[in-house]
Amino acid sequence: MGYAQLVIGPAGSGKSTYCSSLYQHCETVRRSIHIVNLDPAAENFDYPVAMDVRELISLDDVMEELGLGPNGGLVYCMEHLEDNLNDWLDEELDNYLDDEYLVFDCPGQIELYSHVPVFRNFVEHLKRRNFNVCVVYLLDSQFMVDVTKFISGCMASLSAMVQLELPHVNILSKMDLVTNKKDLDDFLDPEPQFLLSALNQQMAPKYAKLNKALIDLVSSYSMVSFIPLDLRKDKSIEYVLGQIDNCIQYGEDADVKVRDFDQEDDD
Ligand SMILES: Nc1nc2c(ncn2[C@@H]2O[C@H](COP(=O)(O)OP(=O)(O)OP(=O)(O)O)[C@@H](O)[C@H]2O)c(=O)[nH]1
Ligand SMILES: [Mg+2]
Repeated sequence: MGYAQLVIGPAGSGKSTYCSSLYQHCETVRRSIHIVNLDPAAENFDYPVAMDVRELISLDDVMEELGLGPNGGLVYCMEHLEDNLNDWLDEELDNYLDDEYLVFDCPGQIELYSHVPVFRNFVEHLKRRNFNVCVVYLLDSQFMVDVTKFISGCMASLSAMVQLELPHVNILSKMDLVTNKKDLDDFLDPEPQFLLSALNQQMAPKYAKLNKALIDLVSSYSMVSFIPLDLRKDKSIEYVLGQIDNCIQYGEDADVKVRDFDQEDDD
């Protein structure tokens, strides 16, 4: 049994930084994880890249060779990945054991999760390969001080959740930038009634019915719950990782993998 986190979220929400901090944390606690880059447009990394999808296709190459712009180029990359990503993973996994813990650093275009089947197919493939997979959805804490941005962030997360049909952990990233933590309390695990009245206050009366429908939808999936993450604090990373591990049942098997650092030092 393998374990996998699919780290997704809007552009710039902190996915790659999260992956890097998670890697460092796991190094410190001597836990084995591998970070996989799934972003054909990625430029540089703060973590050792165990597998890099740019070896299969990179946005730079596509733009140069086909004369496409960045958006058209990315669509081309995704179409290419649709046909080739699963085979690529199979080849890469040959170098790993069956019980590895993989963290996939994904691209930031959220429409990739809701409009294009590539990630859905990829997830199915991971499951067939006996991986327990969960989505880690990152939302920038700066979205949370405004109820309309919060709802739009929730809807994007919800759409990925419905599309991917995986256990789902919502994370509020960049907590170090939040100066007044009290402002956030209302949003971390919000009451539907609070959200509705906040929305109604901000928007013209003609939207009242729409607001009610949106809040009903979000609360019926009971997914409007976010875990704050402050990367400066080890305890915060540890807590988030614990929640995710729970979701994918990591640690429930007796033979949890621990990296043999002493062995590596000797090599
Ligand atoms: N203050 C602060 N900045 C952060 C944090 N996480 C990420 N950033 C900054 O936010 C910007 C985007 O971070 P990335 O980790 O590249 O975000 P991403 O989601 O991987 O971005 P894309 O791959 O382009 O979608 C960078 O300038 C980071 O330095 C954080 O926890 N705190
Ligand atoms: Mg990134």
